[in-house]
Amino acid sequence: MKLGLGLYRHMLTRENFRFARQAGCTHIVAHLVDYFHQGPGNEDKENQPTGGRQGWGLAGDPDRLWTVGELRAIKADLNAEGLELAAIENFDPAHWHDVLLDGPKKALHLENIKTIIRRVGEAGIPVIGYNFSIAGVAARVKGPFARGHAESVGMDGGDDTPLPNGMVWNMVYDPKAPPGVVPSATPEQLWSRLQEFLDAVLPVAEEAGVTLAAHPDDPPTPTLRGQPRLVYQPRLYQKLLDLHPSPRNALEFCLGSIAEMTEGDVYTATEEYSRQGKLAYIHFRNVRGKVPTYQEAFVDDGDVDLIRVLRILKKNRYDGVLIPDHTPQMSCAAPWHAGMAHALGYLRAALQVIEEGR
Ligand SMILES: [Mn+2]
Repeated sequence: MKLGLGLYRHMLTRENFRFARQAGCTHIVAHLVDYFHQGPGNEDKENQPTGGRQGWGLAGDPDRLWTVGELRAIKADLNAEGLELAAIENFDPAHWHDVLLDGPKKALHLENIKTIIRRVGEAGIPVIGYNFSIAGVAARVKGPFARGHAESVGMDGGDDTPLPNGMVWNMVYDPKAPPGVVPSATPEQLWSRLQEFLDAVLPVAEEAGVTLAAHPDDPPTPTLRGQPRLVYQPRLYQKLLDLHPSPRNALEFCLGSIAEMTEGDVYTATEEYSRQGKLAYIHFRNVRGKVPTYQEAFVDDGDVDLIRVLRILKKNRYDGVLIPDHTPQMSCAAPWHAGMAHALGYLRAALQVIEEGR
């Protein structure tokens, strides 16, 4: 197994690449969507945003897709620090909102995704993580929830207030949208949108040599902001995989989100999906509680025995990347970095024991 670090767009710097290398990472997962662009209450630029009902902020430029040049430049910069680029995480709502919403620009937006997949392949990046969700990562709260009053995020009840027009995946793609709300989709409609998406883009992914890795719903409630969710129980990951049998149809396996689900358990899910060889990469984090009431915790301090999870992965010969996803913020001058260093140190030791038999 390989140790990696996820970095938000504005954190793709030489200093952070060195930080990752120093903590024992060999891989980076890069976010290119800027979740912090003009969002209310996003002044803490390293902690994952929660953003309230207004979402995280403005989506990117709808007319400008990521170029092969910029993808190659990011890769070259981190290669120069001894790291590999494991994956790009998430599409920009500006580029594919009508795939999620079944809107008038759907055909164009499916072409956008195909173009991005081809470019990512051309740049030699093997995986794109994505989250097929209308509401996105929303309705969470921040507070001193983790050990020692460390600031962390969680959920305290749901939020089914409808999304305003112009918003999807917790970001605003059209600030000039007319007043009103996004009509609720049915679960059947949402699954059929996913089916259409996978059927359209997986042949391109196969040709480009890029694996598409689906994140489960975060938070995994059956509905959020009045919209249905796809993968809010562990068994629904199988439904997603069965929609299209491509080897490029895989999972961005988030242990935290799976642990927050009300059915099944994270050990059985890890066993089932790693045995099928369907884990593209792993979000490694811990949590206390389940939806609709949970708090993210330090890796060694939540409901999940993450050592047991690592032993299951080892047994099923998982050889991919693990990244800490998010962690509680530690009380010091560098809260995000300290939280990550703690999680990475834990993982490094655990992997030395489990993989190398020390
Ligand atoms: Mn995750």
